[in-house]
Amino acid sequence: MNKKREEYFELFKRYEGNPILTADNWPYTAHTVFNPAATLFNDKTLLLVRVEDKRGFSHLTLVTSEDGLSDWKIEPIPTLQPDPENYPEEIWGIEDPRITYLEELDEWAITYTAYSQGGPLVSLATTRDFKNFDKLGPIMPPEDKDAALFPRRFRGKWVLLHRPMPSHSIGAHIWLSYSPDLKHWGDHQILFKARRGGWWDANKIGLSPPPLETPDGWLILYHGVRQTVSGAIYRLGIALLDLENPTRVLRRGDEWIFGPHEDYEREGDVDDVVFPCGWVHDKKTDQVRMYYGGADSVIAVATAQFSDLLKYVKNCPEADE
Ligand code: BMA
Repeated sequence: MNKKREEYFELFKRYEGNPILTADNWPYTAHTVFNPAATLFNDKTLLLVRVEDKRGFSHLTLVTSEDGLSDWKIEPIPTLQPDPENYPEEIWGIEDPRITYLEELDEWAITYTAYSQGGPLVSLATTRDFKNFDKLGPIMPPEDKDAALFPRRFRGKWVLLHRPMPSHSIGAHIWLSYSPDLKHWGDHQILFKARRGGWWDANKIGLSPPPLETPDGWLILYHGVRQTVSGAIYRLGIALLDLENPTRVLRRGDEWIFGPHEDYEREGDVDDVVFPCGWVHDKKTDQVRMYYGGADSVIAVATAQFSDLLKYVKNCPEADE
């Protein structure tokens, strides 16, 4: 472990057994495993892992663990595969899933990136058992990714956070859209923007895991991408949205709270990337476990106390409108 580590402010503490999953653990040939979605299912922690094969295409495979840290059981075959015959937008694979439990429908919604010939777009699938999946197809056109649903409707509408990429370089921001039926989306609006200039989250940001409900609002963890002469650095920041009106940003941290530091985050297929697509709030321990890809190559976990996260975000500056 790097000595400088102590100097770091650490809201999330890395698990000492990191990385928890690598391609070497896989029961079939895989190039890399990273950017997993996470949820609690049947009292277990379930991850839907992005597995990249040696063509460069990704699919999703389920792994489970009793304690969410160790003894992971990996499904022997892929769980959710690209199906370009029926879903042509999945031609170059499916990536970076986020899972949200939809209370009203008693089912899990999986938003993921489909890598289409027109660029990455947002697709949606639902499941009740993580064995059978209904693909609903694309819900946002390219380029768009980093999407997750809120677990319930607001004033009768479902709400999606996502990150379209405009072709003009005015920045890639987090957007919010509404739907009456999960299929047709509208009332698109910017939720909050990438900053400009020297900020760690200048020019390009995106939602990381789905919003996490707290008594004081929706906790948002997002990634900011800093461009440097030696490449991009993916780090994480935090924000809080109003509980009843998620278009209202109450707080937004100035500083990043987690970034590449350990070797498995600094070196891999893409250096200097931490990329969580899932976190779970374990109510028994009141801990939040964040599951993330390290350097687009392996999977790691870091934990924070839920109460510390909330205290931290409530002390962040009020967000500019
Ligand atoms: C983003 C996504 C992630 C990836 C990250 C760093 O745009 O494509 O899947 O982890 O870049 O390469």
